[in-house]
Amino acid sequence: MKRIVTVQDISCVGKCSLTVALPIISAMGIETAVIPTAVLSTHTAFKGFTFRDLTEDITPILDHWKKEKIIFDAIYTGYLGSFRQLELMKKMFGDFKNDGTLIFVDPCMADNGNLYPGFTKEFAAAMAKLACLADIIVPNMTEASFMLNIPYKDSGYDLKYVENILVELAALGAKKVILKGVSFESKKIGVMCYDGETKAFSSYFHEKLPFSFHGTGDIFASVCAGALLRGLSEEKAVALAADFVVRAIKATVKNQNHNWYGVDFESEIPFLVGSL
Ligand code: PXL
Repeated sequence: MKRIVTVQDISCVGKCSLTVALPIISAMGIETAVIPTAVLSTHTAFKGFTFRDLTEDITPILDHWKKEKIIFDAIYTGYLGSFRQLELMKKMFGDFKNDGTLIFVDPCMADNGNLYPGFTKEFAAAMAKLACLADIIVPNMTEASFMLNIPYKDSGYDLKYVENILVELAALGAKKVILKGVSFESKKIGVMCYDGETKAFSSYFHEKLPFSFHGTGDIFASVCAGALLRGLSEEKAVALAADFVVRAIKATVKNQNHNWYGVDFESEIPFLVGSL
């Protein structure tokens, strides 16, 4: 059985970060270790959330794992709460990367043109430096714009514009770039990918739903990382991740009393498992 470690916060209520990564990747048949970077009462779209930083626990956890000679097939980082955590992740990559360890960085920090509460442009620049070390990065269009320090365009861009973003992101150092939330027409949205080594582009587009929910980026990243570890090609992993998110959104809005803070991905887990 493959073993992944995912490093991101635990928002106790909110269906994002660890509360989606753990169930999804485990359901995909992969042992899922975690490092919680912070404990929040909810994700940061709620008012009045609590936030306990766990930066000081990271080094002792890693030291213990080194002593126990615990190794990982993949390291997947998501929401990181401070500059120091970014530095600690660089060290972790150096200490825990073996031949074949996949370094998967979701530069989770922004959406819809805005940084999440508490993040700054300087943090985005520092996140771009962490992303340099990755085999795969999975930014959305907003995160890509912040990482490249270019204005965010909501729409009205063309293929050349997105290809240029992909090439520029790969030039930062990551081997492969998976860019989410690309949309050239009102009814379709999807993912464009670029392999910096082969210089090949690929894409997967699907229907655009008139809803937007928190946590879908984390769900996409979790399915994608899990599928890659299960041996799916990058194209198939991206398509499965995108399809799963679409199905989860549809399952959510079917229920008129659905919550506003996250999607009902749980009901789509049988589809996910059946797709492997
Ligand atoms: O889903 C991304 C995410 C992760 N973690 C926390 C967040 C968010 C988005 O708002 O607030 C704490």
